[in-house]
Amino acid sequence: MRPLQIACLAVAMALLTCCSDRSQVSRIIWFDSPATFFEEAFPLGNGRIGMMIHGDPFNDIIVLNEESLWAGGPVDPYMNPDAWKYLDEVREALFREDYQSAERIVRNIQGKFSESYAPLGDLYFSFSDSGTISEYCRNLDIRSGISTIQYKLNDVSISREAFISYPDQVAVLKFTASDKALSFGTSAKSLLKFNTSFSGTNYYMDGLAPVHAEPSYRGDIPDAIVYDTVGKGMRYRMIVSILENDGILTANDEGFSIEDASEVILLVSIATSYNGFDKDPGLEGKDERSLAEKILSSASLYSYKELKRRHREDFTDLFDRVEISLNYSSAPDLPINERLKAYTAGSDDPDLEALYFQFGRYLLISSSRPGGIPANLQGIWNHHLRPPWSSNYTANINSEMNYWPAEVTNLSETHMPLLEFIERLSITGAVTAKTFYNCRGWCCSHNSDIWAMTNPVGDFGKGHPVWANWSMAGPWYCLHLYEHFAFTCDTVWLRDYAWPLMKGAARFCLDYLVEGPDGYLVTAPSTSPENEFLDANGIRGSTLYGSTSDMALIRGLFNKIIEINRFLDREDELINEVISAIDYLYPYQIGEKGNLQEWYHDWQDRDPHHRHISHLIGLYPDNQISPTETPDLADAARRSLELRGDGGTGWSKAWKINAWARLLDGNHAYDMLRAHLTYSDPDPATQYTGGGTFPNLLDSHPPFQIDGNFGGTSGIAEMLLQSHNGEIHLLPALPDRWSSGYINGLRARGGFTVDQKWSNNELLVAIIIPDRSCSIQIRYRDQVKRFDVEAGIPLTINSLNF
Ligand code: FUC
Repeated sequence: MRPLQIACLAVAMALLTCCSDRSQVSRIIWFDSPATFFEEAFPLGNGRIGMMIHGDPFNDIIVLNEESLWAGGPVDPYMNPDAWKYLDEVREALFREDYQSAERIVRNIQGKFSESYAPLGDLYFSFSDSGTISEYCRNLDIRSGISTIQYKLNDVSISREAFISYPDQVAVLKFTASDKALSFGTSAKSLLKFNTSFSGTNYYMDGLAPVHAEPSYRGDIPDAIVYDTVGKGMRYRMIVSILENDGILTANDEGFSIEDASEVILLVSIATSYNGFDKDPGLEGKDERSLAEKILSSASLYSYKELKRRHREDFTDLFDRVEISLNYSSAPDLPINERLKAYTAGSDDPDLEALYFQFGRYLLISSSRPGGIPANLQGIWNHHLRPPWSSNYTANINSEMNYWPAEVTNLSETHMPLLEFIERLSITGAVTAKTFYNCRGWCCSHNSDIWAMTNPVGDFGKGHPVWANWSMAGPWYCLHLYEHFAFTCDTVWLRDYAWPLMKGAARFCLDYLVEGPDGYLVTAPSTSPENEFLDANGIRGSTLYGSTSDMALIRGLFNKIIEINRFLDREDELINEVISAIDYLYPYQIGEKGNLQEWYHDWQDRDPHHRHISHLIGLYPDNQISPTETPDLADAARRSLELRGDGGTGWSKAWKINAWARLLDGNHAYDMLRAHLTYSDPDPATQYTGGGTFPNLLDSHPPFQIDGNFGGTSGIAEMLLQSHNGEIHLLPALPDRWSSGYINGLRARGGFTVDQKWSNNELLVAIIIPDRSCSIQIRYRDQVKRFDVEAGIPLTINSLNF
């Protein structure tokens, strides 16, 4: 055990999992009432199965999800084989500065919309309602992923516990009463096609997802939901199995009832027919029924106690890698909704900030596990048939932001679903590159889905190019490949898996770049997601050439290609092409206002406070711009952030926390964090529209979008540790408000685990454990020192050696 962890273990051991003692429960989120809205319910998940726990004592609902349950089937990437033929025409219009014509013609370079993530169904529990409820408490222990609801029904103590096990792949529900007073009926319903049945001690729901679900923003259009009649579409099976019950069971195909029990244990097993992105889940699907049965019979071999132990070990093993305390504060004696409201009103609650940081890690552990599908726009938690933005993968910020905390907060394995998804994207993306752009390599556009679609969306011309015609997701996803390597130093993985994918993305970029009017290489057509410019004549548009964000993404990829090639010591024909191109990329420009230009020319923004800050990609998540290496560009980025202002949606504010942290301005990053944690009313009728956080701590765009949670967590990490260019920067953006505290277990690039403790806003001690022997530069404030370190041997940094 690392030294700084010893002190923290005592706190961990003392953790309380019920509401009777509410002090020092910094890993417990609790309410004193059931959830009325989804945004008050607790998310539980094992990466694959998701549940939202509402906790009503009389009529309870558990929302069920499974990560692979999507509408649709394999995408036909050849959907618009002639699209590329319009490219020259768009370019000609652009280079004669006729942006309006370019914007009209570029609509020919569009394909279909993505498919939607589907809601599996709801489990209903109707408890007998003769009695008075008292001492109600609903809590979620984010350290162990266990939710507990406790209350008294008259004089009987009732407890309901739920968790979803990754090792055993089932959800476990345990209901207990101090007397034989548990009487309830259970049934299941779905917004999808479904039927239910009962046999033995198992209740079944079998269902089917549509073969097409239109994005919700397309409104009430014909055939918004389409089911197939010849066997296409994703099937699913859900089984609720009664593992233990000391009451009287009655059942029919609609549901089952249990009377006069003191203990009931239910296992929920779910499987879908998903068989890979390129197989029809209906015609070539897996046998979801036998899969669900198999999972259930394996899990049923364990007692409840064993299942819980195995779950807890698995979950805490990941969660406990990072510990944080800000100002050594404890939680106020308030339910989370009241706590968030008090915080929004200005109260000091550093423990809430620490809890929020850890909640992002909790959500990543719960929604993204090796072998699975990447966390989507709502992670895995969705109750809409046509969810907001299809709950798909939006690649111009959102799906990447989901994975920003993965490496730095020591959850590298949760990154794998995204990293493995990239290989699938490269397959459809090669066809998109050829048919939409006549380019080599692979590309990916604004949206994707479980079918790894990569085409520009818009329904063949109906989408606004401001979001539809952006195809730079390849380089952005490649940054994730690079980061995984940078943090883990897994050279074999880099060489065998990541490198070919990165080269494919680079090939696309090389072919897509053209010589612009000033002789530089530029992207054309180009956009700066999802902002619009006012050109020199004050005319509004979104299609241009050489947006700063495109150039930054390509420059970032090319830099990494050159770096990796040197590292792997390979002779590669691509490298010469990249080396010849990189110096001709249109460079960053500083505008008249001192800002980092977003557009090729120094144009005005139609919306100066636009939520996207795509032109700052080089500041964060990439590291092309930094106060130490490129101070002029860093000043310009700062000016851009100031001009953009501190408003925005949930994810927008989260991005700005990270950006201010990279500018080493901890106080501004802290202000953004506070803005991000603004209470957002769960009732859509009275919802605050400028981002924020719902009572259950899920991010509010609004509506609920999980990206802001992950971006908020990475932002806090970024304030406390950064690592670039062979240097570990300790407490780089510590805000004045966090005068003391510790954070243990963050990871730094190069393969280091870092513990830090500070007091009176000064670093007391840092302990750095290297994965391998090397030489490392440490930065704290203006001091920089180099140390030689040995694998596994802690390096202690304190006032004696620094
Ligand atoms: C991008 C954003 C929107 C939203 C959507 C899912 O298009 O501009 O605000 O977050 O993704």
